Amino acid sequence: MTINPAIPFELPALFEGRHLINGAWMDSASGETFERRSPSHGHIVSRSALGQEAEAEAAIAAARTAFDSGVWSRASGKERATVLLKVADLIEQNVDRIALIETLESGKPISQSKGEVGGAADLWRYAASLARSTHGDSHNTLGADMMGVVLKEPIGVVSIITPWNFPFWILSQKLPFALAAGCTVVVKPSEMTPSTTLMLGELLVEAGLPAGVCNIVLGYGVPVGAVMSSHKAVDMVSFTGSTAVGKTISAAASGTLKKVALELGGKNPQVIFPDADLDAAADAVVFGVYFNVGQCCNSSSRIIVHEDIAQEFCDRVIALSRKVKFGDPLDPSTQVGAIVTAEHNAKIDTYVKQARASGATVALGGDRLTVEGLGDQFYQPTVITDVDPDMPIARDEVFGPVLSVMTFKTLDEAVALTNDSDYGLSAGVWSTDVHTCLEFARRAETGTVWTNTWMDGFPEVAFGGFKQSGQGREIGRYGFEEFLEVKSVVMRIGNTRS
Ligand code: TXE
Repeated sequence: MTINPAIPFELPALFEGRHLINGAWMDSASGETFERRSPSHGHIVSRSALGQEAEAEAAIAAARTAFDSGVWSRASGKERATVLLKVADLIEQNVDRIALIETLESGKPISQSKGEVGGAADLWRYAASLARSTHGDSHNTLGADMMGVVLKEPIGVVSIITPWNFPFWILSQKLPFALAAGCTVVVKPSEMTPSTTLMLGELLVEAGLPAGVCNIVLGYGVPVGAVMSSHKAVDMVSFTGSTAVGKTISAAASGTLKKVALELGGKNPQVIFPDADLDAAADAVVFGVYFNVGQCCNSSSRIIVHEDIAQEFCDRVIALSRKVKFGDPLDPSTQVGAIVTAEHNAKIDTYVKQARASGATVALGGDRLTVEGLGDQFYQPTVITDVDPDMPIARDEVFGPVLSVMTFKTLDEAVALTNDSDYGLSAGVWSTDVHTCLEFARRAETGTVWTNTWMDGFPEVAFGGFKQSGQGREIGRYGFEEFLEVKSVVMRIGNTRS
């Protein structure tokens, strides 16, 4: 493991965040604010207006009025696509500025922030293409004098509630698709990473999105997110975050039976068969567990490796883990940055200590880390072997740079271990035998299966989870369709009198 020295950098000015409601940037009625301190550099990055019920309700009212006016919901696909494409261009022109704030608020390496922000532009472009190809179907075999047309219409006002781990990317998995469908929205970013959502809001205004179509309210889950989940004027909630909060939102939304789309946690395994390309698999495992310091719903936090190659494979993973560049998130060569909060770092450490006390072996790392000049919100790359499938470290979403290793003898056993989870977000299989890969893929109870790769994603390919990893899908045509209602128009043709 290499620790980079803190690199000198010039602090950007304090980011002062305001709500965006009906096209105007505004403070809270109470005048209250909250601050976000950089987890790696210790200074205050942003000061944001602290929203309450009143701000959430004002934003919902603005979105409702905008939707009902038809300014966006009845705009042509071409008009919507033009705005979305302009946003994509603006994102690309502002990558460096946005990525710097993303890194300072989240603690993630600057190279990953740039990848996240720059890559999101493609989601906006893809969504623009969907805006121009929204269609249902038609039925002309209902009888000589009958015809049916099934239309797709925007669902209405959508609440979008996002977490802190990929603030810009996760918003871009939802917002352009909702806008492409013709919906109007209220967005609440995580209280830990509010600012890049506001920067995107500035770009939406610059791109010409009409006032009230996208509103942004800052503040905590309660009360702001809670109002957004239960309000009668909201037609759908799209949420990414913890499974616990997902269940709360689902319950809050049930009062008005609004649609709920949830992208929640995961406990994702990569399964390694003896005939796999072990170098490639070890690379993917190391990337999969340390990317975003493991604070990723798709983190490959479980490795299920065939017992014949378990020792050899672990040795490779540990050797690669030692080479991971760890340290100052602002250093362009850093691969692993800071943990989002001190409380979350303590939670990761508790899982590791508990596993050790229950008989698991900490083969690498296993402790918090203080990096000189950057503080103590870091965690060592950690590999834990001799993990029993019933241990909390094998079942819970740890959300840190911690790998649990288990072994199997047969494909049946590998499938059983994969599916022995409340979660079902993603899984990976490594084998040079296509039959092994396909059989595993068909039997895994997960929304995504990667074969001989990990975490490759494309705007065209749907993403989401089975079981308690969520409901509904994001991105791709399936994700787009979540924001559309289906209306059947049944017509009698010709003489309506018998
Ligand atoms: O998420 P929360 P947290 C998992 C991960 C992590 C754990 C906790 O395991 O350790 O969740 O993270 C808003 N009504 N994931 O506490 O609380 C909140 O303000 C409406 C997985 O940060 O779920 C924020 O905007 N909204 C994950 C958002 O919900 C509420 C990403 C997420 O916060 C609310 C992040 C309420 N009652 C964490 N309470 C993934 N799937 O990638 C909170 N919020």
